[in-house]
Amino acid sequence: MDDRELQRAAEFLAGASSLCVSTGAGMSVESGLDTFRGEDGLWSKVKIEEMATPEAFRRDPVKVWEWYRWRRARLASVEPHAGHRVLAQWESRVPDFTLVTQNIDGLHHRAGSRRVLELHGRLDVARCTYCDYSVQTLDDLGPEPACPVCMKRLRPAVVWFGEPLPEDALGAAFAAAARCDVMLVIGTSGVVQPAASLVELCRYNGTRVIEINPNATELSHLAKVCLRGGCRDTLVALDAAWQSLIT
Ligand code: BJW
Repeated sequence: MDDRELQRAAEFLAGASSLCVSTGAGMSVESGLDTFRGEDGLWSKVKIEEMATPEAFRRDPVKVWEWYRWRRARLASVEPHAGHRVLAQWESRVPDFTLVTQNIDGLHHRAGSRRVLELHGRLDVARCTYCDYSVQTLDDLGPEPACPVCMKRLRPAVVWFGEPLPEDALGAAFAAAARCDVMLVIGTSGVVQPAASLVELCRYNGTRVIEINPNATELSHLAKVCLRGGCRDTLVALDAAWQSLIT
């Protein structure tokens, strides 16, 4: 990692009164979860149209649940890392701090973040396809779980392709992206909409964008500083550099 770039990023953070952090699957890699794209990503092993659309679920719910049951079991065995904990601490350091995530793993909450805007739902929640029932658990719900209230089908409470994102979270995320002076984008390829547009907004209001990612992405051209490294060590180093500016 380039020390001068790290220092520049720390100076941006120290000068920010409104900070928006946006995280993607790369944030969870160092906890032991998979990304979606790239050589070993989830989409190299299963087809999106067979697993992550409402049509796929209607066609073959048992197959889709099988994949989610495997991912839920994996999630049950991982922990947040030091980078998640750094972001949780920043919540009380900046007057206006917003954490937006595309991740469905709940690791930010488990690391101590209190206010997290989750754009793509939660893997540890199942909800009824018919009534309002939902349940939060990582227990195995079986091959074809049914709603205990109305007996219709339960589904993973995640956002599949072609489905709308939760209105409240998305609205709050756009508002935060529009008013922040610094946006920190961590571990996302930036190809999925509307999440990627949050960063694109910064182009129009002079927000300073910092990217943490070992690889260049669709959003790198919008960043004033690109920190090329893994999220855990980079966040820990960035936190130390920022603290040295305020003490
Ligand atoms: C590291 C690292 C380390 C590695 N440290 N980093 C406009 C144009 C074109 C298409 C569309 C459009 N608007 C909407 C669409 C359609 C579609 C879309 O975006 N398609 C594009 C892919 C073309 N979007 C939708 O359908 C969305 N819905 C919607 O727009 O609805 C509109 C509507 C309105 C009203 C009524 C009806 C509809 C929904 C999108 C849902 C996405 N869902 C998924 C699956 C969630 C459930 C599950 O997990 O099973 O969400 S897809 C998947 O991608 C998942 C992720 O959250 C999302 C983003 O992935 P992410 O996080 O960026 O991961 P990767 O793998 O792509 O990247 C990882 C990065 O980490 C890489 O850059 C690595 O380098 C990096 N990395 N190691 C830091 N150690």
